Amino acid sequence: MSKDLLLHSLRGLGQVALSAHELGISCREADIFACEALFSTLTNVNFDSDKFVDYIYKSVALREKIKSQIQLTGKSQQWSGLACFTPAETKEGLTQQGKDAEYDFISQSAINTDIFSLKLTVIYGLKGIAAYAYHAARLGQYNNKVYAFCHEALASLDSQDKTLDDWVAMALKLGEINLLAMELLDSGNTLSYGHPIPTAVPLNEKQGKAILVSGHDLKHLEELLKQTVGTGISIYTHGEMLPAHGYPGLKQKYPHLYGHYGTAWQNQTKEFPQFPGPIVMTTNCLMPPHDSYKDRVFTLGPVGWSGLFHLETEDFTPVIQKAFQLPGFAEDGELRTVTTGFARNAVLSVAGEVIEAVKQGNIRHFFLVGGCDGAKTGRNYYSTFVEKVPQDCIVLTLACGKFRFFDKELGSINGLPRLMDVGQCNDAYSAIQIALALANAFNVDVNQLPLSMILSWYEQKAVSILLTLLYLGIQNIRLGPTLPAFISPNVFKLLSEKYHLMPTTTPDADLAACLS
Ligand code: FS2
Repeated sequence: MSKDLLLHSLRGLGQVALSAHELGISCREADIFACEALFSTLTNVNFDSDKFVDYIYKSVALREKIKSQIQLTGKSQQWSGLACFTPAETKEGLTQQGKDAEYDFISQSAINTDIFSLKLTVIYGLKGIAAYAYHAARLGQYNNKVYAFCHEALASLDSQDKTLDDWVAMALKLGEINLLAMELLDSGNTLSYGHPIPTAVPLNEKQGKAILVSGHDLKHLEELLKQTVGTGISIYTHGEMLPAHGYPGLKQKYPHLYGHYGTAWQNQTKEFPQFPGPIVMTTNCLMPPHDSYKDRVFTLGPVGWSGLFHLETEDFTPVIQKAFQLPGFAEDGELRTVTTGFARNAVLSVAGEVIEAVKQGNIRHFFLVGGCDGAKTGRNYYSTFVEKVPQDCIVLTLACGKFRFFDKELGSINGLPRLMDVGQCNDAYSAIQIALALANAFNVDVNQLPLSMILSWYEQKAVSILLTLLYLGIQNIRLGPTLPAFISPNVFKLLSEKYHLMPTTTPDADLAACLS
């Protein structure tokens, strides 16, 4: 219930912060805070109810601070509703307020199923934008347009006057703003660490002390790398952190960033017990930790689980001490590697060869097979699909869904690997830029490229990315393994008529349709 109450409270902060933005009053602290707090409500990020309570009180304190700033300008405003929300003083009171807030929101919104569906789409998409904007801000990249939209969208959830068309427009605007947020993060990553380059990453262990880093936050990884220089400790990536090896400012600068351990997030409860060192969760996806390893998991930033060690700052001393207490790997494993780092700069640096290979008929089609992984059996679709992709086609991939096939040997075409890892889900911007640049080079609309997008969704960043693709007018996206339950039949009909968005079916049928 605390998550619902936090959202309720952020909607009030949004009303006041939006006014500040409109009046040209800077409220950067509230902007970044709103992104962090929204990010904490994203799937598999934070499970610690005390943290949500802190965020609720802080959101109200910041809201009142901005009201005072507005008042100082002489443009005093009357506030009502959520902009005046007062949180209860006890946990029981907050729980009841959370239940009431959720009941009110659902009962007001559910009168119209399709508007409710779009409101939920906007809420989930906002969480995705917030995640990107939060990461970007940590790397010194800010954009008031992004923050003002987040406040506007949060504030507008209260509106009873908006029509279905208004909510469709809001969802597409969200896609537009998400593109800005992803661009901001791309700038943060590439300005800080350089453009990724194709890099072979060991999948085997190296004898000695070890620390495992999961999640998406490259800056946390960088800080840990700095603090472990000369200690003899090897740093391993897990899950969505794999593409970190492609950045020269990380891998080349810090050779003790050794290799990658494990696969996608849903396998962590099997993989973490086997890792002989501490584990740092910089972001999602955190699963309920098991007793066998919970004493060596450390969380940071918006991530949390009651009872785990939460690092309040980027001082990694407790993690390093833990690494020295734990055994580490007894011996070197047999060398096995996987290659990452095919982000936009790397792929577009060989655009000439790619275009030539397409013109000569050596490359027939590109598939972008990307998105989230999950535990459901239907997700085998994606590995089967990639196995069945014909030899004259190239597979671009990103996000944690790739762990179902990331180590497959698919060979190459004219020296170009048939399987290219563009990066994290946070690097969807890079994949979009590759598609747009190829369309430009071929002088065609992006929908006329020999390119099909086969996407998997699980959490809310995928919702914001999908809305960006729709905002860009990209058609014929196949989405699976099931359609989001919050998309009503009418909203899906609208999306399928306008954008030909469709559910995945079977690998054979979808491949045949894409290549026809
Ligand atoms: Fe995967 Fe989980 Fe990347 Fe998502 S590691 S499903 O929240 O962020 O993609």
